[in-house]
Amino acid sequence: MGVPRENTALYVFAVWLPCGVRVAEGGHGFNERDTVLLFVRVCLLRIPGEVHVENCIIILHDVKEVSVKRALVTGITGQVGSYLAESLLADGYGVHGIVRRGSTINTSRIDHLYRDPHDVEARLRLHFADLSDASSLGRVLQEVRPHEVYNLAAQSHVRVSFDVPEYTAEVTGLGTLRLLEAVRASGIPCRFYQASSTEMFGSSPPPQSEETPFRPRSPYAIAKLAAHYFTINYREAYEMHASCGILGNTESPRRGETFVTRKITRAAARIKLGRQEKLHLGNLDAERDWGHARDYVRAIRLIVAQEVPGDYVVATGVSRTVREFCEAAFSYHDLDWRKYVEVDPRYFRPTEVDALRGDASKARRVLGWAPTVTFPQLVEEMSRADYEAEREGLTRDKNSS
Ligand code: NDP
Ligand code: GDR
Repeated sequence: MGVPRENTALYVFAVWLPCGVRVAEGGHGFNERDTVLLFVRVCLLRIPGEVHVENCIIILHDVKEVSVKRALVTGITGQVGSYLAESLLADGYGVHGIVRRGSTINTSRIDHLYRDPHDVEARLRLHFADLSDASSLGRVLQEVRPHEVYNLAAQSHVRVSFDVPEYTAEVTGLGTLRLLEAVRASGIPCRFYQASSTEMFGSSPPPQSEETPFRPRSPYAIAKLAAHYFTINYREAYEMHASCGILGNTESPRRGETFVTRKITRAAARIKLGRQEKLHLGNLDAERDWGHARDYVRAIRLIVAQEVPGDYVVATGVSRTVREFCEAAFSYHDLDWRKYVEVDPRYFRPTEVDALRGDASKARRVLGWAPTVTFPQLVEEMSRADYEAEREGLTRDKNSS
């Protein structure tokens, strides 16, 4: 299925009152209902020139054809969703994100992108919906009629999935099926991206490629695997342009604070500033292939841009242990990690994934993709960001006390 490019007219115009006051120009200033109505009537004519409508003179300078693509992103408030929204907006997309209602506002990762929806130039729109509510997904799809759908929403914490296995299967697994089915039922010819994970490889030894058998080791990984195969099945059964990115551990300063990298960089900064004494961790021997979210979003965009849908491992091909991450993060602050890190079995997992290291040869070959951020650069960026945020917090606390 191809992606239709929507041609939208961009009107370059000015609206003047008879008294000589200019009330609107070039797409700005449409808060007045009457002005909008006048604008619509004039634009229907689509002929540049001067038009008198009721009490206004509207000068239509030009009509340009512009193409605006719309993307629907679930999980837009999450780490990867925020970078993806930035990337799509930078390319001129209209970006529509699904958010779920919470008792506190959780849009901090995308606040810098958000504009008042009354602003006609606002290209980021948020819609209340939930992956556990099929009707809400169908409604948003009909409202947005997207060209591309990115399914990033999930209960994404592996350790937590052992505590809430049923919920994880419900949202991370069945939620994907609900979204796929809503897309299919809508008949909207959009491209679909599924956020699959190298966690699905589980106990299969590294390096892991698209050919490696899946041996999942957690409710999260099993739910992701179901979502992965639902996506492949919809591609094969309904010829949907549906692709999966099998991403390795995706990190950045916006990483959730309970994932091990961010837990470490945040604690190291707090220890440096005297705000925390110890850091309690679980398995220090686990090996992970940590890459930067911005690099991985580039891969996601390339996957969706392919004419032929498919599945791709996206990873750096380099793995380190949790211990090595600690060493690098504490070294950034000239601290010896061994003085501060203590192992607490509470953070062990009932079944652990010992080693992940992705083989992204297919992504390199077909997409021309390669990561740009190295492990030391990633640790440095996350460490610096956490130190600056903690230092600001400290200053604020002191000033308010
Ligand atoms: P995050 O945990 O940061 O974000 C998850 C997002 O899903 C949040 O926006 C969250 O909303 C949303 N969400 C959770 N439950 C629901 C629900 N029931 N309905 C609608 N939205 C929901 O994850 P990341 O950004 O790090 O990862 C993005 C995706 O990629 C996830 O699917 C993850 O499993 C997958 N993935 C991640 C990797 C990684 O290392 N980060 C690697 C491979 C795959 P809210 O803000 O309200 O909680
Ligand atoms: P992971 O990431 O399980 O790989 O899933 P996480 O950062 O949670 O764990 C990585 C490794 O570190 C070990 N570990 C600890 N982990 C956490 N969270 N907290 C600790 O205190 C701790 N101590 C040691 C873990 O045992 C594990 O081996 C992430 C998620 O983003 C998934 O959504 C994604 O699919 C996979 O990466 C790829």
